[in-house]
Amino acid sequence: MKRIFHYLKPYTFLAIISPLLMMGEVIADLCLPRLMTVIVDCGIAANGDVSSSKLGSTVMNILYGAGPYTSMQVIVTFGVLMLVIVLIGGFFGVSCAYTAARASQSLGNDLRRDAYSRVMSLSIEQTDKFTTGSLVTRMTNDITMVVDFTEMFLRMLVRAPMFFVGGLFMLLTMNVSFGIVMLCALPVMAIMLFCVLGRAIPLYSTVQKKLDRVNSVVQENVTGARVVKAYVSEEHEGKRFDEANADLMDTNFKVQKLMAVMHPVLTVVMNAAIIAIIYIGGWQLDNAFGTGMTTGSIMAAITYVTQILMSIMMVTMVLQSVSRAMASSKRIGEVLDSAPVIVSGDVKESKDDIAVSLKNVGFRYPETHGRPVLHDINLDIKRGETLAIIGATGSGKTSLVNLIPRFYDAVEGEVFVDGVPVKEYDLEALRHKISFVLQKSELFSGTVSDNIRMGKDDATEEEIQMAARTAQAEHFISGFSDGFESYIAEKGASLSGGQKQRMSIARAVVRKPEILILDDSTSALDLATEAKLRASLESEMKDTTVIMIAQRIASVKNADRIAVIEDGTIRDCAPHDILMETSATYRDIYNSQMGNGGQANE
Ligand code: DGT
Ligand code: MG
Repeated sequence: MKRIFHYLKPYTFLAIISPLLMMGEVIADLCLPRLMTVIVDCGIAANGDVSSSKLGSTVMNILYGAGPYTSMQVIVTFGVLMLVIVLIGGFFGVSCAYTAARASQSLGNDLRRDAYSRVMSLSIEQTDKFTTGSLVTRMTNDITMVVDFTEMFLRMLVRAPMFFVGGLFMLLTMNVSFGIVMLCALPVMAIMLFCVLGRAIPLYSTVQKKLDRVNSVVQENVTGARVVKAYVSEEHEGKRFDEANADLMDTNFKVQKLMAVMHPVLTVVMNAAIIAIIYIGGWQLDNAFGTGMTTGSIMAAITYVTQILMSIMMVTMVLQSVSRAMASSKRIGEVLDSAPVIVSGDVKESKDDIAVSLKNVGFRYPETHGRPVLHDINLDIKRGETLAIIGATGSGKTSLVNLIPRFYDAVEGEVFVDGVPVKEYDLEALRHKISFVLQKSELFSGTVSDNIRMGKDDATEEEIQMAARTAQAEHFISGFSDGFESYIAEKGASLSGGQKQRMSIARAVVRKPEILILDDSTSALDLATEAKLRASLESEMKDTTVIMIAQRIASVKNADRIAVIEDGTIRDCAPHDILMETSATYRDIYNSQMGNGGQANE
């Protein structure tokens, strides 16, 4: 909660002015019943005789001099006065709503901006831990809760207490017995509020958790819609969604059941108080002269009772909102407080003959146990060299290259880029040196050029075309009706697997990186296209250090060196011909691919 107020700081002026404006509206509302009393008692009941009302005689005296006045004069005068006060109150009310909305929405905007930039700076392991669904809920629904609370808080901060205290004061000054009725009603309500809210508040954080779950399921199924359809698992996934949805409903229902008690009980208490006031007032009118009881004051008392009870309802609303906002702000706080595990260093520039070097590197994924994914990795890659990595699936190839741009940090040993430990690099500078083509191509909705330009913001048309040519993508792009300006659907859904891979490669080469990492990025290409791609990469990117993961011997054969990974470590590392002689693992892979008539593969 402290954090919310911290975020309200830049809008202190609005946050202060808003409750002050609300005071104007409340004062106006509190005045109205008093004026009404004069109209009823003096204008209607006493035919314009204002002597019984101090307020009536003072106002009439100032406006028209000494009486007598006609009943119409009193009614019209006080009627107009009420109208003016209503207008003034309305003006204050609107201004308060405006300033409160402005302050709370600006706060929401700032909070969303900070949460977003924090989410973007989180390391991959942290994002995985929060889960995407939960992060989305936190950024949207939770922030909305906080914004709603702030707005309500600013508006109710003075409204509820002022109505309460002001109404009680007005009642007591009009007639002590009215005030006593109210004081009897209050403890009943206090007990009920305590019981209901005490049980409802803890449920709010559960509600948000269940909402996370629903969001996660929806997100998974919408992104994986194709798989769901392919496996005709709509029913199973539907069931999973129904479960999460029903769970959310149950918890929400529990809260609402508790809340449902509140409104009727408050209404019953309010009506009982009104009946008591009418009864006491009526009795005093008939039997106890000299108490100053009039029809008008009974009417005014009823209005005040309603106002006081309304103020209590407002408080319950605020308390509900507080409890929700507390649960939500805690969740937002968790995001804002999670310091990125991967912290940027400050080295911006470095050059060395050894482009990438891994020394005694060991790695396991955070919070996993058992055998490490990588161990005892020693590898030096020279500037301009092409190093291929081959190995069985799950042997740790992707994990190894992930350490170079610091998607993860090595657990043991050290990774160097251009002679400097990656941990000492400015993250942006480090990642600018490297272009990474992920194993699973990720494209974004936008045009072909937009997607390639992600690699280099200020790339010219020529550079983009050149990159596409290098990546062997120009041919199919020019086949699109709008060429480079053709629109690509979300996640590249409108492209084939091989087209996506070549688009990703074009995006990587456009910036002419110092180090190019291709993680199984040609797996969907036919051998002829792959060969052309390799040749063009070789001629266009002579100075670039290329690290290329592949499954096929044909893809790695021409590399300067080939590292063979097995069980999380590098078994052998040498050119193809030498490996054929020295490495049993490599020969096994070779035979499995080239044997059985697989010669055609080459
Ligand atoms: P591939 O792409 O199928 O040819 O296999 P590799 O060689 O790229 O394998 P890799 O590095 O993705 O996975 C090595 C091991 O690490 C494997 O047992 C799965 C595990 N692993 C991979 N990614 C993650 C992750 O994000 N979190 C955890 N906890 N484990 C992971
Ligand atoms: Mg992999």
